[in-house]
Amino acid sequence: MLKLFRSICGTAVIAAGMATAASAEAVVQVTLIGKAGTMDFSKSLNFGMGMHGDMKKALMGVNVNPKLVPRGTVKFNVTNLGSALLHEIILAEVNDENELLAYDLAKNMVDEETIQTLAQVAEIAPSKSASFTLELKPGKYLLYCNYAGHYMAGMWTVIEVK
Ligand SMILES: [Cu+2]
Repeated sequence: MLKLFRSICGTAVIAAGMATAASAEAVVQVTLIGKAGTMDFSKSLNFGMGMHGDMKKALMGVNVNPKLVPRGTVKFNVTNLGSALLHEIILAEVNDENELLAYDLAKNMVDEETIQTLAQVAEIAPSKSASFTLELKPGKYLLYCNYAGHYMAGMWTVIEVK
């Protein structure tokens, strides 16, 4: 009976320790992907948010793990896994993943003035990493690259904070 009691106590202590660590800071691993090959950025590729393109055919992408994090302090570790191109990462508030963003077709870029940008890291070179940390309240957040043509090539994803 004493042995059983001890093992239950041990489990409780470990669980409490994990809960403390999780609430202190959530960490999201972000990878920027560019498929090899030539891309024509002079026109929009229509893989943007809310456009319901077949994202498996997208030439670029942002992968995140996890896609759902608790409210509070969130750290983003961003790595450019592409082999050739510079990328940036922008975190912005959105309503949901079906929202159509205002797009400047002449510049082939999202009109950044129309959405609330919360954080940005410019110029992440191939195989390089960057990170940023901020407080997030519950909601949906877009992570995207706004170099000309990249957003419409599929370089975005949406995470949820609960
Ligand atoms: Cu990019």
